[in-house]
Amino acid sequence: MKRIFIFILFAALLAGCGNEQKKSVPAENPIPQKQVVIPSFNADSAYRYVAEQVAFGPRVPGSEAQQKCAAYLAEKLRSFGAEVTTQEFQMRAYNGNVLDGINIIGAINPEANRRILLGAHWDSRPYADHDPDPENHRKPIDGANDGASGVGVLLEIARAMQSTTAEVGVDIVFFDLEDYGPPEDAQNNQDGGDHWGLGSQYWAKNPHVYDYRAAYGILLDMVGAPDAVFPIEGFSAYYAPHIVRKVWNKAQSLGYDNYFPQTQGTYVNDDHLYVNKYAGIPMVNIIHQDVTSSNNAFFEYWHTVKDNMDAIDKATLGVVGEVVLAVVYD
Ligand code: AHN
Ligand code: ZN
Repeated sequence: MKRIFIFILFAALLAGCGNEQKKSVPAENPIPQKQVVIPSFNADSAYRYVAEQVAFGPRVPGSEAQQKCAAYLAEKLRSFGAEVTTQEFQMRAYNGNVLDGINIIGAINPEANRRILLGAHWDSRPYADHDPDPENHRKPIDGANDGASGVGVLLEIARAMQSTTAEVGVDIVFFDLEDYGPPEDAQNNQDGGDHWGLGSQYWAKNPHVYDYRAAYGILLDMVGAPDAVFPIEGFSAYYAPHIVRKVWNKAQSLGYDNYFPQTQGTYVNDDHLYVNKYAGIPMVNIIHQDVTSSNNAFFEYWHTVKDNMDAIDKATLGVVGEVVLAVVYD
């Protein structure tokens, strides 16, 4: 009886306090947190965008596939509400040939001041110069992983971002003519010239908008192989250590440290190098490196005719897409 009485008294006291408490700020009120809803990344959809690029055939300069795929990429970005700029340009290749290139830029949330640059190359290599069969050394490759995978992930990011407006603006750049470097068995293939990343060299010196600025950038290259590993690439650590920390720590917090080991990779002459050097935008490269691989420390089928859809794993596309989206919405 006594216990029941105490209970009722206690309950009444609590009820009495109820209104009181709503008026005053309780001492232990948590600091309000911004609630960010990160759009979900659909790996099936990313996979489809990779397959659709590959279906055009090798996207090498001067080909019909190049024209058709450029139109496809611009149309895709537009359909996701991005403001699209196509940048046609010419660059001289290692062999003296003048190549026609097309960079494609999609601006999401174009009026936002703070911007993030996301990039990938969309061309595919004209030479399978690392194929075990020398007969294939002058054949163009599908570039399902080397090229199309990064683009597929970024297209899916553009699609997914329609569901929640980000605080930042995002510019997605698809660079052309990344992979027209000299074949391994060509003469003077080590002449020290800047023969890779021709499209990013052009864009970094001639951005699509005057005085273009971005807080930072993330490049994706070869992000579709099964069990891919993305150790910290050398130029990324040199030019953009704070962005490396942001991205690799986010991956770790999402439980993906097996894909994103915090170990030192090698230096790769890739599109981010020119964005860092010429545009002054700190940009990191998420690139599959495998120091145990016999193939130049890249993925097994790098610059071989086996870099086709069979070499693509949805799970890897999904991990990379999820990490990049989480960084953007953070
Ligand atoms: C070099 O091998 C010097 N650069 C490689 C950049 C690359 C090629 N990324 C994809 N394909
Ligand atoms: Zn390549």
